[in-house]
Amino acid sequence: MRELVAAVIQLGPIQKADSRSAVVDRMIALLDEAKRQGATFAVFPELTFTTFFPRWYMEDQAEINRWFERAMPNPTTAPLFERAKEHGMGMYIGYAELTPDDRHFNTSILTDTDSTIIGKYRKIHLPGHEEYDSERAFQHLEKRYFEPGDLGFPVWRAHGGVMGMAICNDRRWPETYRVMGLQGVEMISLGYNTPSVNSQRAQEGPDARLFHHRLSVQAGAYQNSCWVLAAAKAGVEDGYPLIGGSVIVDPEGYIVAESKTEGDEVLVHACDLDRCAFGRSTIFDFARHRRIEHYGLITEQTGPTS
Ligand code: ING
Repeated sequence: MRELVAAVIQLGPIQKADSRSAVVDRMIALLDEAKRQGATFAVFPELTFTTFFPRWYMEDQAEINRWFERAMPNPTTAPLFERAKEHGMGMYIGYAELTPDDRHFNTSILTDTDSTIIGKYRKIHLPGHEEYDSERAFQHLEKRYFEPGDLGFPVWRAHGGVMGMAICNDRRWPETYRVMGLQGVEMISLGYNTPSVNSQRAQEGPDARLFHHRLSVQAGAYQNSCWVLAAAKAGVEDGYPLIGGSVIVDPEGYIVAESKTEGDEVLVHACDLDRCAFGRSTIFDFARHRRIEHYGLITEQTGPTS
């Protein structure tokens, strides 16, 4: 048995006016709780240091850049990395990355138990739109503020297993999980900020949003026989509600832990990474069952032919 005691750390709302240092203090308190419960790995949400700023239309690049981190760690976030190192805990952290050559990504990093950075992922599936859309109840401007990720879907040998990362909307696309599944991933960590209502379909509320969220991560875990750890930024940010539903999903697709609130909350579960083996040696033995000669359209075509 290769047991990894993992924590999914849900953050409640972060208001536009909240300081990053106040958020880091909350994150450290939650990391302490995860440590108390025996965790050696903790997953934080997407864009975990700030409010979900893509809901706000901005034109001035200097104003936009204020939501980004030019370095990670940096003086504001360093206390979190130091506490994790004291605890001997690895982390998944989502944040807005501004590179030295002025590129903007919705990014996550994976750290080791000494807080060194093992890997980086940049969000590939960017939902929403690029220009102000007056038809929408609220904006979702990820295509305006971020470039699509340019690092692919890598995996890393770390924490005693094969670790992968994704971010929010990525979890809705089966390709995300399968590309990592084909690399033998055993645990996929992802953070998300998901509005509780559909900005284009008012009748689609939190129940539907939670159903599609669970459906996506459970399917991804089951169909690739891996653990999926999903951490929400939840609750009402400046009047805009985000779903909770942080979960730990096992390699058979069962939810083994789920958040009960839309506030700061810690889920901890002892994940046996060896539980990935049965599915991938039987029903999802890719080498034995997949027929790639019939799958060409998946990478040859972006959209459907009419
Ligand atoms: N948020 C949402 C998500 O994919 C969304 C956007 C919600 C798209 C529901 C489609 C349906 O969970 C982010 N940040 O990707």
